[in-house]
Amino acid sequence: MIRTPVCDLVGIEHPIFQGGMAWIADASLAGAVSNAGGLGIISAMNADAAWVRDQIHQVRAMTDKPFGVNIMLMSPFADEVAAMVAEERVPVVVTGAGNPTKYMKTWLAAGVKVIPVVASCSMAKLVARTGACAVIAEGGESGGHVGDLTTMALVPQVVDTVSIPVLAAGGIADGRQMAAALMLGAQGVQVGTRFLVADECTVSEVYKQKVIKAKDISTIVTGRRTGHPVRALKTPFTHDYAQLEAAAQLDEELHGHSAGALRAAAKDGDEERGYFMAGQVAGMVTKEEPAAAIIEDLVQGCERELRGAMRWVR
Ligand code: TUI
Repeated sequence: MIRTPVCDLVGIEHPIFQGGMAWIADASLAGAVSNAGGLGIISAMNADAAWVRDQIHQVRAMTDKPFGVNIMLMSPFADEVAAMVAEERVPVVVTGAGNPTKYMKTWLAAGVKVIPVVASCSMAKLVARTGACAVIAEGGESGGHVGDLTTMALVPQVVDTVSIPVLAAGGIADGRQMAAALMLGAQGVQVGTRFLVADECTVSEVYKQKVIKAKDISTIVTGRRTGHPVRALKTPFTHDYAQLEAAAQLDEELHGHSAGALRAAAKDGDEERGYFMAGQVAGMVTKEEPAAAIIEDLVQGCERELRGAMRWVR
């Protein structure tokens, strides 16, 4: 058993959040993770408020346990989803890919706990000042939209910057990495890529098999030139994208190239056009299993590592 103040803060058994993976983290996965004692998170991605509300109702039908909604702040529907989650009084909102301060008052007034993903100390400080109850410090090892710093460098610096609890994200797929995150001062972890292959995750089987077959150097970051760097598995799509980028094509052209590509990967398993976002730990993810088994393995592995951590100390 690993218990930290974050468990009491959000009412969960194990300090493990499931990443709000766009087009992937729906009610099926979120409900399963929450039922297993972690914090399941629905991704609002680029969906409208009606779709996200329906997912919330589905999770509520699956479990009485706390869950979260991840709001991707670059979404064209961010405003309407932000208002809806307050109305629904969801237990936790996690934000990503931007600055959530304009929504904070509404969420706090509705009793929603706000836990932003940050990629820098300055953003951590800002959200702590405006009412966040914890932050998720996400290193560039993660899949999807990435910041510049690694988890190893970012987490302790964020821990030293804010007095609210910090969770670590990016590069965490097993108990060793969870233990390391706790050693960096984090009170919990957010795990994405490993939950992508959970039995309850409804992503295309092609996507799951690509993650399972991946090795250490199977991911690449594209989009640095557009200001939206994204880590994904290397595919014909990222190969073309990287070439366009290297040839300094116009940004609109690059954007046109990626439209719909994430949906093509997640829903259709389209190997040619798909954008298969995944973290650098994809090479460690080797099998499909229930979300509860993933949580159990993380917790037991973490406990084993922490218990053995004194072996070099004289
Ligand atoms: O948001 C993510 N990861 C994502 S969002 C996403 S959806 C997407 N689809 C297609 C193209 C691009 C994105 C896929 N993956 N992670 C959380 C995260 N947030 N990582 C980094 C940040 C972040 C970055 C800058 C948070 C705050 C921030 O502040 C910038 C500012 O406004 O100063």
